[in-house]
Amino acid sequence: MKSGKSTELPNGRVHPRFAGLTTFLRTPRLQDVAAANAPVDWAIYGVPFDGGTTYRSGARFGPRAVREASQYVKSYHLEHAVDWSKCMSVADAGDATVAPFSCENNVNTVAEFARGIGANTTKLLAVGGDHSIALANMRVAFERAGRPQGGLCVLHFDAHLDTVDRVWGEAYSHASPFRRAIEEGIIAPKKMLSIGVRGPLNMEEDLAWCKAQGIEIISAQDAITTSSALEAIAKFRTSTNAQATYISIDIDVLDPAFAPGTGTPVPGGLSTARLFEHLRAAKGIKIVGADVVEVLPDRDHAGVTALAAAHCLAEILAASTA
Ligand SMILES: [Mn+2]
Repeated sequence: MKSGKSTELPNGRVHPRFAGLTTFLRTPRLQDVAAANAPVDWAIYGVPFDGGTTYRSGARFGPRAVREASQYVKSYHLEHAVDWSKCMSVADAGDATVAPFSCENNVNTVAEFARGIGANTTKLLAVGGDHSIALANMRVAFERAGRPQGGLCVLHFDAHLDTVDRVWGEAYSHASPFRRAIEEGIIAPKKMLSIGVRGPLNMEEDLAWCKAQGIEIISAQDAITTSSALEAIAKFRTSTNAQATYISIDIDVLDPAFAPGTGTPVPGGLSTARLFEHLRAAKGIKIVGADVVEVLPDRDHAGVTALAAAHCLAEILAASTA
């Protein structure tokens, strides 16, 4: 993306990173963006909602924790040799309006909020909140991408498949966002790559359903011990061939040693370094929207989970530069 715009970041050598108002990555509030940098290329917004959790709740406090942790995330990306703040306009759009008592209502409420952010060319980076909020962001990313035939391609990092039909009779929860998105036709399961999935699972059928849909799954074990995930991402980049792609990062893709602050932790996950390696391999993919979800600050230690999530935001922005 080369928009000719830039992001008005305070200089960390002039304005200390421990001072000032706390926004995602120290980006300006959307309403404060200078005319020359509007409409913004990316808007980051929080979704303080955890009514879709099936185990430990508390991810509603995720956006605040990620904002705080993101103060020390710098903008020059070493591996990509790019400063994302110098080649695109990014802003913090605040927190979405939420409907805390109803997961289904919340998806609609958040999507409506997201539709009002920036312009149609503004890409949306949602910070959860539990994974149910991804459905809202994917809906609007799909609309802004021009409703591509067959749906968005998806690069998904998660310990879980998140394609369960119903939990406790409910069709909307953090276990189901991709199931609903496939039904709505906004994502293309045959162009979906899920990395970091690990067991034990509830039942074999959960995995079988995904495979029948054509979702490619790279298990955490394979992603850690082999180069299969990197190869799959390279193949994904070629096969999607500049088609609109959505990136969804459930922070529980990381091992609980790296991300204890999450609601449904599963041992045997990726290290933070390994995840970043995968995200860097995504450069060149046409990223049209993304989310980073499932940070649960009350279970975090020393803020490591929120910090990892904050860095994921910067990785996504840097990967989306030209
Ligand atoms: Mn998930």
